Amino acid sequence: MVAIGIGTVAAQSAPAPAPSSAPTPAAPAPQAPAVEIYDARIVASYPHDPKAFTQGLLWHEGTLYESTGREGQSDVRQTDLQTGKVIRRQPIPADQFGEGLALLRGTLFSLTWKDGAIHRWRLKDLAPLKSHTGYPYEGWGLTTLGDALVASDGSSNLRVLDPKTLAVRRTIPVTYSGKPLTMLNELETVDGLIFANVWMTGFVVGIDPATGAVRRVIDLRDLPKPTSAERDAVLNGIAWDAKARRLFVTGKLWDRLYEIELIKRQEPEPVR
Ligand SMILES: [Ca+2]
Repeated sequence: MVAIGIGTVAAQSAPAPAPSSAPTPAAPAPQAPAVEIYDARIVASYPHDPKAFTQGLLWHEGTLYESTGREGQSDVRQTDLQTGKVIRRQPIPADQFGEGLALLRGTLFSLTWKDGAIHRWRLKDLAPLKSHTGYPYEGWGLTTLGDALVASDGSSNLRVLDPKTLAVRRTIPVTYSGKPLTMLNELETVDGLIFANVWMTGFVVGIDPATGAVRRVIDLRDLPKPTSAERDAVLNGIAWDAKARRLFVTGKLWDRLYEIELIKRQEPEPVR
């Protein structure tokens, strides 16, 4: 069993062998797809703004882009990896709570939590572009999948959004071992899987976008604790440098950002 913090969810395990006296079933029962468990090794550690309430994180051509939350403090920013310094930033309207961030064809998209607004920003200078209003769901995490956006809302559903109209093309019901997995937060598409922070836990899951099944669980509970003692200072923020195949993670109010290497656990034994 691997507990992902929202109740205890059964991890994959080999089916128990049938007793020899049992009749051989005519056909094998359908199996949930195997889940691979990964641990992480820190490859490099970088400074991260400890005031950044990180809601979205991505990598593009040599720098990080990040969106932050909380009313009156929310912004979209470009930051330098080595120093953690903000290169440029644009505030999100002060009455809104910023959420996830994604980049598609030179435009950054950022969600808001309960404000129904999805903002667009020009990549090269973060100039605000046309905002969309009336988005009917909570905004949590955001990433891209092919030519579309994918948004989470804290439930077990991911929504694939048309980037022009922001209409829902389809919904991906996310399951772990056959059961809905809720609290999906920051997102990042990595090698065809949608990685998601599971809110208030030290886990990232890798989701098959075709079926919604969790195929990977990444156990990040051993990352160093942030200096912030706030309850909300949780793991949240995944960025993938596809060219150099570097994976970055950080958290809300974390003073560090880590490049990590994933190491497959040979025996997916119980972790809790
Ligand atoms: Ca991300």
